[in-house]
Amino acid sequence: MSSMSYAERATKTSNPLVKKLFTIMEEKKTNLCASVDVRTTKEFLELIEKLAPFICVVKTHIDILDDFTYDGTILPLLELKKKHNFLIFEDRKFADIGNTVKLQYSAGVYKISTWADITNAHGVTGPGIVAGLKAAAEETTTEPRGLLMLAQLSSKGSIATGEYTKQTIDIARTDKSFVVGFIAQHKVEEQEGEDWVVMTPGVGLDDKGDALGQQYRTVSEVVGKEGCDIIIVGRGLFGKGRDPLVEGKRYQEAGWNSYLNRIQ
Ligand code: 5BU
Repeated sequence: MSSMSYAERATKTSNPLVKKLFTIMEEKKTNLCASVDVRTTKEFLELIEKLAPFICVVKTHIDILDDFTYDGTILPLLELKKKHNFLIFEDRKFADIGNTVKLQYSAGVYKISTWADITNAHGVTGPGIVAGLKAAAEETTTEPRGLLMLAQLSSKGSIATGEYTKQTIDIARTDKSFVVGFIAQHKVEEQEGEDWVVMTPGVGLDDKGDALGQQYRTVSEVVGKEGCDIIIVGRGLFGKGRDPLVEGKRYQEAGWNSYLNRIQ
């Protein structure tokens, strides 16, 4: 589906969350997901407010925040979501048996299933993880929820390759209504009737990587050459000395232009 427009894919999908996502992307002309990895709620909300016009998705690591409270962090986040029209993706990377992830997703202090439209999971524990997460979503919200399976990672030496990646894709196929796509480094081969959303981290226009194994590719490589749908950018938008208003616009334009070139 990588040569089809987001608008066309929005009309073709029967999944309400995917429809919402592609519609936002088309309306705001963006395939940029901002990864807001900061440590205080104040920085978190200010950064999202600045980046909001340029993005379709906010990606969180909610457990990084030193001062998290549900009322102080999540309620204003949901206000921003309403005002600026984006989806929320908690990059939780679940990796346990179904019964445990069901609790981790819906309970504790974070109650992720009540506010995150999208979350993700590793395939390492088998398909029970999909069933557990889906059960939690169904029991805690009437809003559409979607799962991305972690097919590949961006970091150096990742062992999520080859047969592991293949089997993770098979796990996704066990529930095509709840699993909406993948975190991967390139487009996933699709079977008849499938249209997976592929979100890709490890994107940077100025750096090649960091000191801890992160590896960056350019926007045109990821969207144009590899056929990914959404670029995930963190420090490229707000890292030292960077202005999120300038970089937000820059990555939005780069992502959108690469997409337009791809679907021509
Ligand atoms: P960065 O600042 O653009 O390097 O941040 C990338 C984000 O994406 C960060 O939150 C990571 O946890 C996340 N990430 C990643 O970098 N690579 C991966 O393979 C996966 C997630 Br999965």
